[in-house]
Amino acid sequence: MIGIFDSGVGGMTVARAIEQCCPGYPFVYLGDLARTPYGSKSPAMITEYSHRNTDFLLNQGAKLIVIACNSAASTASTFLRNTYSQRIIDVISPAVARAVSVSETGKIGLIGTRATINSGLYEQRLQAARSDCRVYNQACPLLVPLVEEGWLGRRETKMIVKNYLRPLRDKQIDTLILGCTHYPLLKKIIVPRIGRRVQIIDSSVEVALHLKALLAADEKMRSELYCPEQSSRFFVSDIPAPVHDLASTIFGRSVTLEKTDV
Ligand code: DGN
Repeated sequence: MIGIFDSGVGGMTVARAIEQCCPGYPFVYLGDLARTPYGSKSPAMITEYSHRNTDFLLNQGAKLIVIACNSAASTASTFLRNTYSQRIIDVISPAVARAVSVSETGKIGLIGTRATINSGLYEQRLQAARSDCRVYNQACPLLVPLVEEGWLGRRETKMIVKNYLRPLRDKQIDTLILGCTHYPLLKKIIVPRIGRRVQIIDSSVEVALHLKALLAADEKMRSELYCPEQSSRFFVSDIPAPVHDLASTIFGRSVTLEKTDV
């Protein structure tokens, strides 16, 4: 099984992308909805939650972990890699690799939670991958709660997105990284507000493509994880009202959520 965790429903956009890119590879998903949002928590707290989430997924039989949360990946990925022998994949590196390869001008915008932006990890990796790139960051702390509330197409959400994107528009970026796994759910309102010529890099899709490439190159990993007869499972540490609807919106079908303590 592939283990996938996020602070809430955002990581389901990663799980969905993995389901589409890697059919036959079941996953166990954990959304830590009791403690969401991670994006405004301290690094110590995010690391502690990520540790518990990883333990939970390994106990469920996961053989590889996908950190489907940019906030956790930017804060706790080094800790998790130093703590566990299992392979840990994070959403950041694949998005960085894609952004530097598609950007023509090197002017790259990044939107994410405060934890992700404050960690500086995207910026570091972007600059390491391409020294001429200029990174323009924008923390968007209101977007995760709006998504978790299911306010995906509301006028208020559109106004807030427009406000957050304005400074990036002024910088004339040619590429925008959606550095939060909740944001693909807002793509339809982000695209016209940042400008249709800006290339959108979706960290959820990029990590799924990265996993697909890893599987193609590694027979041992394939034989450990391939199990088409096994169904994927979804665990959450709390079940707030809108979560079922959001999960169905993401997967295009009804999803059974199992409540667990982590
Ligand atoms: N989905 C998470 C991320 O990619 O950063 C953010 C969720 C949160 O806890 N704020």
